[in-house]
Amino acid sequence: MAEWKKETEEERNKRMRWWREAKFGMFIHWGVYAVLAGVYKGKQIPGIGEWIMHRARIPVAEYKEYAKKFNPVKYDPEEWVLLARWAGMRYIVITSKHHDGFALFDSKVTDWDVVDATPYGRDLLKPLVEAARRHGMRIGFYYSQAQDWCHPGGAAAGGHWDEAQEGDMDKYIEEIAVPQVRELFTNYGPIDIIWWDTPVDMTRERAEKFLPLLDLQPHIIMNNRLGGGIEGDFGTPEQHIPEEGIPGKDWEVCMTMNDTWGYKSYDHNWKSTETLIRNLVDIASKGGNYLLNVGPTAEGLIPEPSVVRLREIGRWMSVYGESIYATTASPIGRPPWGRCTKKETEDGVKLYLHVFDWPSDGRLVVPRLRSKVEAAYLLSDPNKNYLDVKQVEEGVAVSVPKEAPDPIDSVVVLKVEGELEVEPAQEG
Ligand code: FHN
Repeated sequence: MAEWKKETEEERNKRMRWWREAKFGMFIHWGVYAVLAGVYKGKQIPGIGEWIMHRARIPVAEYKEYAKKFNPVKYDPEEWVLLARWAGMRYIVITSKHHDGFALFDSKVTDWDVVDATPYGRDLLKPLVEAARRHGMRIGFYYSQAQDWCHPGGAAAGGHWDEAQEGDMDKYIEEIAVPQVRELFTNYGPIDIIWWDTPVDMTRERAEKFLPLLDLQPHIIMNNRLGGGIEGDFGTPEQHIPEEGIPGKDWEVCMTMNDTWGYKSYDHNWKSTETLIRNLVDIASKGGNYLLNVGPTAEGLIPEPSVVRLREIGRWMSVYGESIYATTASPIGRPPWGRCTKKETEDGVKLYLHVFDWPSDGRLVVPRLRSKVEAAYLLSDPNKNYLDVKQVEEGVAVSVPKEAPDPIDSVVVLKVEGELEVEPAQEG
């Protein structure tokens, strides 16, 4: 049972169901920092792009000037949602306000928002939420509740460098953060996720100020970064995949495609499509979700290298999505040739064997599996032609074609007969 919400285990499972099945989402880090794109006064500032104000110690008034150049006339929320959908993503989480305090929505409690401070002058969240709904995409808001470098009292947590930041954190929470979260929970219809961040200095008392607001969104799912010891619904390993997953918990790995969340013009250190697909598979095989980031430009474009990768992931997902969605962790650990995901359906258990290293001798050995196999076939085979299967000493051996159907990850489906029986893992 989630401790922040009064509900039964059954109610919680019902609330979490779509999220557990979705497996793959898009994170969007977008704000005024995209104008700087990693460069301040002609100098490339090291570190993640959305932290440029902090890293370069840019005074508040000076940073706010950059909003005048934030004019995302090329922003096409429909296109973003369709791209995410094509990639096989089932939800989007966007930074409604990051640590620079700039709101991507029309906030009545500050002028430091897209409507009042930029030439664009329109709420950016509303059309994204609408496009998401049109296309059956779940939508969530990231909100930096404890760190805000442009409002007095909000920089307490992250250190401050400008008099304009001085103030009382409690007052900041009461007058800016809480009212803004109320706006987010009131003005956009049903919101699926609230993604808190950096709960530095968030005492229990401070965190509890946000809890009553959650009643405005009875189905909302929240991460574990509100602070004050409130666990939330899911864990958030960042930029790494836990070796063994987080057994018994819901969790989501958030990760960048290059080395920054917010746009940086010169960060070209892109992960390959192979890495991204294998990460998704690795995470699913350990029972987690993957929230993969894009950092759009100040004009409103998702960088081309991200688009290319998302399209390639989508090509793979269009064939192999079944082996990801609504699956749970591998019952056979990490086999030597790749990963395994599992699905329980009304007509029995299916194992999806994700083969990264295709056996050149055409013999794929599934360790520890003691159940009988009713059917085995390649997921990419539209005819589902049966492959030969033998019980062997190590487990089960499947005869596969000599050539891998997919160079990144080919999937063999095993339909298990009756109950799933697996030998315990060997120690060491
Ligand atoms: O400081 C932020 C960072 O900018 C980024 O938003 C990530 C995403 O998880 N969260 C914080 C660091 O943990």
